[in-house]
Amino acid sequence: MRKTGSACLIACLLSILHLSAQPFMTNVSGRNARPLDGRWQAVVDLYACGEQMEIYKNRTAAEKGRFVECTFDDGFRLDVPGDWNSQCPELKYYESTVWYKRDFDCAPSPDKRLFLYFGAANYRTTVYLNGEKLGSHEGGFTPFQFEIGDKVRAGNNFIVVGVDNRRTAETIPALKYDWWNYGGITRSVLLIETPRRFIEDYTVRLDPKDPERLWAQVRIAGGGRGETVRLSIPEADFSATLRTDAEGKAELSAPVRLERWSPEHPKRYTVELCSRHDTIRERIGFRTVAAEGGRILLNGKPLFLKGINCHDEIPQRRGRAFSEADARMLLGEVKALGCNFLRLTHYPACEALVRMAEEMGILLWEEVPLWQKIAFSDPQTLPKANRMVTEMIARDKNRCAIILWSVSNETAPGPDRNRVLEEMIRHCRALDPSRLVTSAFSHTTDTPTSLTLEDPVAELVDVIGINKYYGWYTPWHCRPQEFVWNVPCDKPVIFSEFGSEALYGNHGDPNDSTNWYEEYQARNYRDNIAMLPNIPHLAGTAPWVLFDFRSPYRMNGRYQEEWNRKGLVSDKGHRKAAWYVLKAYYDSIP
Ligand code: GCB
Repeated sequence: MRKTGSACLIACLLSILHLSAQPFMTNVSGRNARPLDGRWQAVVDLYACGEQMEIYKNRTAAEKGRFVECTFDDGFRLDVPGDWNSQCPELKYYESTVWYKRDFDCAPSPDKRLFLYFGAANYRTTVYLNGEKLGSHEGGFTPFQFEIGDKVRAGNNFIVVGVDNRRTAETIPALKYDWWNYGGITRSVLLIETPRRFIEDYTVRLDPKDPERLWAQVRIAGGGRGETVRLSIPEADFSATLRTDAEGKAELSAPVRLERWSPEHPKRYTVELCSRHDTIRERIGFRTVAAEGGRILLNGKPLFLKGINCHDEIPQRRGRAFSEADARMLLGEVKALGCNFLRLTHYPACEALVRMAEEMGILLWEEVPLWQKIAFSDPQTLPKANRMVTEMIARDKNRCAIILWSVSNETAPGPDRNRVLEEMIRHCRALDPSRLVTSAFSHTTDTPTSLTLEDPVAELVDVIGINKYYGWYTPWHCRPQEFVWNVPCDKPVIFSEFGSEALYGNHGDPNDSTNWYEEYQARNYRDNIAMLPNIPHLAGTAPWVLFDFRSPYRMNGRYQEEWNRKGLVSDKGHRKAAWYVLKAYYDSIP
């Protein structure tokens, strides 16, 4: 039968939907999970022909005279998790497809469900199980999963994963950005087993309408009306029962007495959810956050965010961060600097880092990778960006350390961009009314002695981030103490980026901005700090950046060699002179 145009379109959409990764479950670390990390077999596929050559079938030459060109046999191996760029010199600049394969044993049981979960893979990922396509996922920094219980077989199974990190004008981020385009399965892969009816999703927080109450929402997968879930916080003597509706969902608001989480007192409680078939526990902290009268209030009290920016990268190892040890290294430096706040730039960091920040009492700003030039007029951009928001919030919504969701960094105002960001802000608020929404702005109207922010999106966010590089990209034309900031909205402002470059160990004239001297960077920090009292409603600072980081953008062969040198700490872990300036400033703030 011939299909009409619209029938074809619907069929095509259905097949795309069917083959997209599914929404993932809450709190994978609290599940019965087997890591599939380790040395996976790999094939480097520069021309991206693997799919056409059916690499996912994992063929070997079975009979004489039948050769197979595209095979994993006796080949190359790569670590998972791990970016490929830092595992092999030939892959340092590689941008195309790599195929991964590994075997695993399985003993499927009819009363369990099985999921294959990826913490992240950059950028487009296609997953096959035993030669059959499970689906694909776009986006390099958020998790995705596939249910595989009806596809696994008892005994040996094999997974083939194609990861393609090519940048295009339509990817998010797009063609150019100031960090390394690490490709590969960059975060852990887990095989998760759950009961048939399991607690798939939950949100537990203080009720934004009344913080003396606990608010919770739960969904039981495979469940229906009338199931009960017991939510308890034994340390707080709290226990309540939720009853599901026809969709397996339940909601609760009940009075509770809980100590509040804060940077000084990062108190967390073990929260336990227990249904007839499933039990899950997680450490969760409780706090309120609000923007009022140009200030950020944490637990009702104004607070100044002593922050820093940081990429999810380990400079000493030259690679993506992914482990608890990585998180400890990065966050140890955040703490040493005297910070209570970290801006996770420019994409969701690995989950280990977010969880550890909460344990250490570090407040977080988390962002989706809409960096500078994004194809806002492309009709696919909004759904793609909103999916990234959904995935970021789904993973981290129970992390009280996160106070700000950021929808973008330094995008230029214009009708399409304004419309997309407006929709994204609405989407953020619909998913999570308990946090503040922000964006980092940089398009201002400048005179030699002032800046004015005129961006319609600034009216829509709760907190305004402003990135400006006075003394680096923009020379000073007046004394920093005299520079005027005009930010028309009555909203808290975070000076979300400032800084300049310095090569560690390179010393010279503090007035010379051209030679990457530590002394100039330190002086530039002093100048910017001198300007801070002029910023209306200043609620925090997050200079750029904690560590030197790798970036092909940085081509100065003498000082940069593909490193952005705005770090306060060098790629080898040495603190530069400016580090001490910022530390002294933060120590001076009560
Ligand atoms: C910025 C960007 C950041 C860059 C930084 C720089 O404005 O937001 O991603 O790395 O400047 O060093 O130029």
